[in-house]
Amino acid sequence: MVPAAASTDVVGGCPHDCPDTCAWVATVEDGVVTRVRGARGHPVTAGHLCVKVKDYQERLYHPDRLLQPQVRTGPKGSGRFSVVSWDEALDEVAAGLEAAVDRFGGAAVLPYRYMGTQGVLQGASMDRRFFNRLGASDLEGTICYATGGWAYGITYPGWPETDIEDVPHAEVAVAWGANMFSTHLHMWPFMQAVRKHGGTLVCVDPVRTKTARAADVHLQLRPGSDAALALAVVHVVFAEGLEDSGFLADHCVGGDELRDRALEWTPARASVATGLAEDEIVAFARLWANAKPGFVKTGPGAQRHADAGQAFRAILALPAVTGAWRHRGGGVHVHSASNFSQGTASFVGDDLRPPGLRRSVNMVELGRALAGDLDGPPVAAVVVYDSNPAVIAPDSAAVRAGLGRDDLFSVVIDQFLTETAAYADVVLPATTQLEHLDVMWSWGHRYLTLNRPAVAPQGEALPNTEIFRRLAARMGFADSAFADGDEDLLAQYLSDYPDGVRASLRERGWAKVTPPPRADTARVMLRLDDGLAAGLGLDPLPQARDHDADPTTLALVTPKSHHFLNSSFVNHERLRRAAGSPLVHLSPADAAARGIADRDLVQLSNGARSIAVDATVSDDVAPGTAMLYSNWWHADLPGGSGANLLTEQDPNDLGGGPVFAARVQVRPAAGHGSAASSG
Ligand SMILES: Nc1nc2c(c(=O)[nH]1)N[C@H]1C(S)=C(S)[C@@H](COP(=O)(O)OP(=O)(O)OC[C@H]3O[C@@H](n4cnc5c(=O)[nH]c(N)nc54)[C@H](O)[C@@H]3O)O[C@H]1N2
Ligand SMILES: Nc1nc2c(c(=O)[nH]1)N[C@H]1C(S)=C(S)[C@@H](COP(=O)(O)OP(=O)(O)OC[C@H]3O[C@@H](n4cnc5c(=O)[nH]c(N)nc54)[C@H](O)[C@@H]3O)O[C@H]1N2
Ligand code: SF4
Ligand SMILES: [Mo]
Repeated sequence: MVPAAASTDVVGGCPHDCPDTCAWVATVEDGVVTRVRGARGHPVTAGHLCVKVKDYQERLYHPDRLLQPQVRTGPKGSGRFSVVSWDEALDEVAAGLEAAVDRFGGAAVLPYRYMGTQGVLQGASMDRRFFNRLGASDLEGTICYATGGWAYGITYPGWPETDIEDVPHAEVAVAWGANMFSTHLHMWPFMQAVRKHGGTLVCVDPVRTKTARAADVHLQLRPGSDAALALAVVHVVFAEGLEDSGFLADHCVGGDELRDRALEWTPARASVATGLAEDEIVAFARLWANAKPGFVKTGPGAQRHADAGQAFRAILALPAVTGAWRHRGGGVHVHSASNFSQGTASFVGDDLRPPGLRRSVNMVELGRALAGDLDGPPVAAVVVYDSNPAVIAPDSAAVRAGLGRDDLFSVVIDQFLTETAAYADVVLPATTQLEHLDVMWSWGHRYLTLNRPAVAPQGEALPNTEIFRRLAARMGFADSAFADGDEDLLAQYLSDYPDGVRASLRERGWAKVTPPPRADTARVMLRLDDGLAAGLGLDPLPQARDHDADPTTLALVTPKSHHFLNSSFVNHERLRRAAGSPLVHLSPADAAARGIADRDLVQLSNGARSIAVDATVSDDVAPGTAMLYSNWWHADLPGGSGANLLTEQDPNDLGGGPVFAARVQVRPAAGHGSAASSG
């Protein structure tokens, strides 16, 4: 008889940048992770992992894992490296950073990171202490939610947020620029549940996504025209006397002025701006206003445009105008981050900072920062971790040129040799979630999740915490903050929560947190104070734009694909097979007008910058709109450049957020296309 393998279940949770933060259980048999499945009983994630993360041992044992430190042997970008010991690698990194600091001061070192891991330990603890102690430039984490977050905070100073678990009580649930089925998978059932008592699901999206297909009503508006739609809804609500005058009087600043502004946005005018029919707008306004209550889930997707701050302010006004907040499940969910501790100042080592210049760099403008176009000293050294900016930052040509600078010292810490790592002087191997300790907050629900390591690190990979601890030692930082082990960091972070939270984390691996008491919960700023508005360079009231018709270009949107998570998982064979190949989606009318047939190779250009990609012709996009997923790595496209070659670095109107959209010319690539081939 074969003896049964020793099998243990280890509790953990998904670290990826996703609102769901699923709790999981990893099964370890004889020291090998054989299975990772959703933790049963979790009130939101309910025992299921998405297609990307199920069988997460695939990532742990992926044949392309970086398992040793390496130094560059070929030109920057070539991806040619040779393996070195940790000692050699750390010496090299310390010497490179010290040279930058000696020459230009600490601000010449730029950390570049985002939420490759959402874990508090691996994403925002020792690393923060290290860069604070070094006096490095601060990085403004604007790339995803800055604009929506700002619009939310200035409209609702008390950060009220509808608990996603209450949403089944709503009568109308709107996915506004949110592709729930792909990107907020475990939040979607709470919205779908409104149907159980006859409620209605609405999707506001320029693309007929999986979410739009599943909704009862799809408002397929033009990209960037949300403010016009939202103001027209406010218009109809007031015109038909459907507003909640009590809620406006008791809780809102500027209700009358918003009404006057909305008077300008008749459904007829908004119809021209959005491309929607007047009837659709009026019907949606009535549906929204009569719902007891209505709920809106805003996704980051509608934030990707130049006027997104104004658009979000207009959307956020909707539940106030109809008093949706009065009822359980009503209101809006932008994100749930404000329910959690983000680590105290001493946890992230603010007190370790040397006196002197404190420069801050908007991560959206990495290309400019590397080109020396910002105030202050040049960026002489960059340390990238938890991010892949060569792919995900706007204006890839500028980013790649900057990373390719011979006088830039660059370090990349990752699990894989990404397109960013290919430019590094030194590459350091990081552990995955199955190999390190962590705790995750969530931007979708209200649960903290504990992650215990299931197995020891593969090869010579190390957790980010340990890498920065060793670097600190190499650089002679004697502060006690660098002596804290991961268990110490965990205990320090959890001390921000009550005992019950810690006990529940220990018992089940997750714990629901109670929102902190908030002073201004009841105040809604439909009109901003003049001083604040002037400081932000915004109209005090939300404003929209008329449609600026330009038949020579299409509005390109670059959202997220179902099978990848940002640029992560694009190197997993199983998911690549499921995702197919990169395709730009064109409407039949736009394709025909350009002589483009399905699967023709086309060129998309924004000014002098172009990429080549195969087209797919479908009415999932309306005429005037084009769609290309942003997740693909540059090398996956025929011309070696993906979506972000076409995007620009100028931040949008609020919070320094990115514009991940562009107006593009589309034509058959030379020698391709039905016009060309028939000639
Ligand atoms: N499968 C998968 N899940 C993910 C991710 C992923 O890459 N893949 N990424 C994670 C991250 S980091 C984030 S931030 C979230 C993003 O979550 P979402 O915001 O849901 O994702 P996106 O696909 O970027 O955008 C959502 C929708 O917005 C639409 N959109 C674009 N422009 C406009 C507009 O002007 N107005 C309106 N109303 N809609 C518009 C797009 O067509 C898209 O369908 O998803 C997270 N989850
Ligand atoms: N055109 C366009 N561009 C976009 C977007 C868009 O919609 N359109 N979306 C934007 C948005 S919303 C976001 S959030 C950003 C996301 O951009 P990023 O945050 O850069 O996300 P990823 O591309 O997934 O890269 C994360 C990297 O972190 C690594 N990683 C994971 N865990 C660890 C760890 O523990 N340690 C270390 N050292 N590394 C780790 C992964 O292997 C991966 O290479 O992209 C933005 N870019
Ligand atoms: S990526 Fe999102 S949906 Fe998938 S397992 Fe992670 S948290 Fe859950
Ligand atoms: Mo994001």
